[in-house]
Amino acid sequence: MVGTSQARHHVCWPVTYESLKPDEFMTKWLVLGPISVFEGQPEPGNPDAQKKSFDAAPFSLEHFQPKTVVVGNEYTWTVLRSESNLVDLVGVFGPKEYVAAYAWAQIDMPQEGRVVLGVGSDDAVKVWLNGELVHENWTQRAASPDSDVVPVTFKKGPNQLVLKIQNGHGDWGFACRLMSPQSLAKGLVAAAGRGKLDTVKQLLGYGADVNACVGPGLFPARPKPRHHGIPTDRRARP
Ligand SMILES: [Ca+2]
Repeated sequence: MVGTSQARHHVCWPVTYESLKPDEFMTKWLVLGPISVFEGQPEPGNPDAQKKSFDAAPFSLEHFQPKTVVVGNEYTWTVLRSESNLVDLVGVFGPKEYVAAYAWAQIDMPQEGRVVLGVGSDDAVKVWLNGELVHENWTQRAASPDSDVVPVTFKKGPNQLVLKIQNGHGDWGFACRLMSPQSLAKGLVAAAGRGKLDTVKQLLGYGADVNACVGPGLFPARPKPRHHGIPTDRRARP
């Protein structure tokens, strides 16, 4: 389930973040939609047509234009400020089936840096950074934080981050944030607990540190410090 309370204002200027705070969800976006998946398609309901629409990137995703034409229809980007961490697109556009929306944010980075984004979506999602496709997941699922982990490299200065979120039925929304080392470690522990070895390998490859703080009740695998060959927990105390 996703949140329901959204505020939307009609303006024509990009949303800009001054850097990103680790683990803080991105709750302000420019959004565009709803775009019918079957617009221009001869066979509504065709699963292949859904995927074909998902695969399409029908306009520039690097240079923002306040008004954008998609499959012959003109759309205007509007500012969305979500009151919940999960952005509820049903709250923005109403209940819709077989539709897509785009979400756009500019992020000004003080320096170049490689980071990991945590992305959740209901349903399928694609992510572009500075016009380059950096992630896609053709899936049907509920939106949950950090379902997908996406390594990206931000350049110094303004960066253009764009998400496409395509819905089949029911709920429709997304969540996106920059993951901290602690969040990556939590994801690593959770994936290991569920036996998801591919995710474990992926997270380790993205720099997740099993020795990072992972919360109460979980103990990272640090070697015990030793003193003169005697474990510290057995040393005589004065
Ligand atoms: Ca859905």
